[in-house]
Amino acid sequence: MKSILIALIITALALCGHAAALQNTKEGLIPIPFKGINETIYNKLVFYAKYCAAAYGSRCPKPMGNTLVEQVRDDATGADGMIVRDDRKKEIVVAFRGTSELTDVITDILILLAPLQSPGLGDVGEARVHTGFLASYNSIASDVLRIVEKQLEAHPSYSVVVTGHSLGGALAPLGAISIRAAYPKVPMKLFTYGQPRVGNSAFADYVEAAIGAENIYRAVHAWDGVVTLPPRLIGYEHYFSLYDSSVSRKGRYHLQWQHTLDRDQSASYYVLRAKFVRPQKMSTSEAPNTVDVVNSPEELRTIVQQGYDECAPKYTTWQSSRGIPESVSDNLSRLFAHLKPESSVLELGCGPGVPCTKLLVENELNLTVTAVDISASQICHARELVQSPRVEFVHSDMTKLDYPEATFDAVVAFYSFFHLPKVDQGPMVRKIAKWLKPGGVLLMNMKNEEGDDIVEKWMGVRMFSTGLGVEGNLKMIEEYGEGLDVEAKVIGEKMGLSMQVFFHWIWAVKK
Ligand SMILES: *[C@@H]1O[C@H](CO)[C@@H](O)[C@H](O)[C@H]1NC(C)=O
Ligand SMILES: *[C@@H]1O[C@H](CO)[C@@H](O)[C@H](O)[C@H]1NC(C)=O
Ligand SMILES: CC(=O)N[C@H]1CO[C@H](CO)[C@@H](O)[C@@H]1O
Repeated sequence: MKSILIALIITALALCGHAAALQNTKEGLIPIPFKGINETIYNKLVFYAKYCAAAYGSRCPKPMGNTLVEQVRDDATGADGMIVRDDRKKEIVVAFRGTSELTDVITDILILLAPLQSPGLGDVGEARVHTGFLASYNSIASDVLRIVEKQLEAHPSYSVVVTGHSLGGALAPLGAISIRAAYPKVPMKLFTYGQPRVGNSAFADYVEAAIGAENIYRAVHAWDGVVTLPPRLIGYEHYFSLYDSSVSRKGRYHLQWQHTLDRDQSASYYVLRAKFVRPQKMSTSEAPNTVDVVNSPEELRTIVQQGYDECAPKYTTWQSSRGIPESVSDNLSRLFAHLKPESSVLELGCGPGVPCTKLLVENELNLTVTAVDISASQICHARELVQSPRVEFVHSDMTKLDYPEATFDAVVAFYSFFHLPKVDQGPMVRKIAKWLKPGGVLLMNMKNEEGDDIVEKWMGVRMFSTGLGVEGNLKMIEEYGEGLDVEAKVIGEKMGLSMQVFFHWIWAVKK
């Protein structure tokens, strides 16, 4: 029943999209052929949209889990971009940031078309572009070219992807053609989202010829007015995109696009429009939610690190907005009651620093906190969210840490210990027991169930966790936690409206 309803809604949406497509082609209602796109393209569009979202966020060292090479910006023109290296895909990505005042930018006096002149460009014929966009791109053009050049020299086999949303989408083709002029042979793709028109039809010709229609992905939202600006009436023209090739470039096709580019969420807002089909959900046999874990411990650590790097913006938002679970606040209160002022606390797996690191640091006991996380992006968010001279953030795999005996009054690990591969758990507890001062406390929660889990879409990323089971946890702590006096309890915690998850809470005092 539900699926029939969904099908009806999708059909209705499709029809609306089709009608819109008809309306929007001015020269005699040319119908835009209704053609879906496949999952490969869908995934690409979603993937690069995430870069655009990341370009809006705070600049953390690992956008999408990759290496942020450099950020370039010019405050006077508002141009802002980042160059990221993806060593897995072997790509240099140049992502331009948008602006909330886009309509002002498009429509002010700089709307006049200026001759296209930009570093590295030779003869561009009659191409003319928006004066404001050009000035904006040109203010950072030489930096962008310099950085891309350096990356391509070091990584000659890599390709280049230029992307941007909104104003960022207007700068992207300008960036793409100047990089293309400098590197005629480097494979290149251009992905833009909700971009306004950038130049005249000679400019559109130039972009199409330089980048190649098959390498251009211009995604627009059916109701997004920005993409209809500046108007064609005053000489502006969109270049066409891959899906448009069967119709004149004057006819746009539509992709559903969420207007406020909502970080990682954006992907889920793609629904079927005129030429866009949401990929079929894979059957459960093809896409198991959890799979048997056959990975090596090293691979499991990498899954955790990359996952937390990639989901950092989304995870931070979630952690900042969700309330503190009762189990955490109760057990923290107990810890605060136990500790003397100015005690030293080690937090393993601090994530973005909220809520737990912040609670530790802001407690009136004036605790000194060393907060550790395996993900550089999480640490980056934490440094922004928790600023205090009494906290030190450390980017490290917790199992690689080393401290002298009796260093800390407490070691805490909230929702992090279960990300350690099983083989790491015992040795970790042995280290913790050594680092605790006599009378010091280990407070952490573990999984209450036994078994490895790899979830494919936790916070939009692949994530690993594991547990030894309640008995197994206690046995492990007994075996490795020399001198620890253990108290433990399984506590349920509400997730969302109706779901309850259980954790095995450990309170252990060093004798
Ligand atoms: C998806 O569509 C594109 C463009 O039509 C095509 O080049 C590509 O081969 C298709 N991929 C698959 C897996 O069908
Ligand atoms: C914590 O530090 C503040 C400021 O230095 C001080 O006023 C306060 O007394 C300290 N609290 C404790 C419990 O030591
Ligand atoms: C191990 C431990 O002390 N756990 C406590 C954590 O807080 C809950 C209340 O939410 C107590 O019931 C547990 O005893």
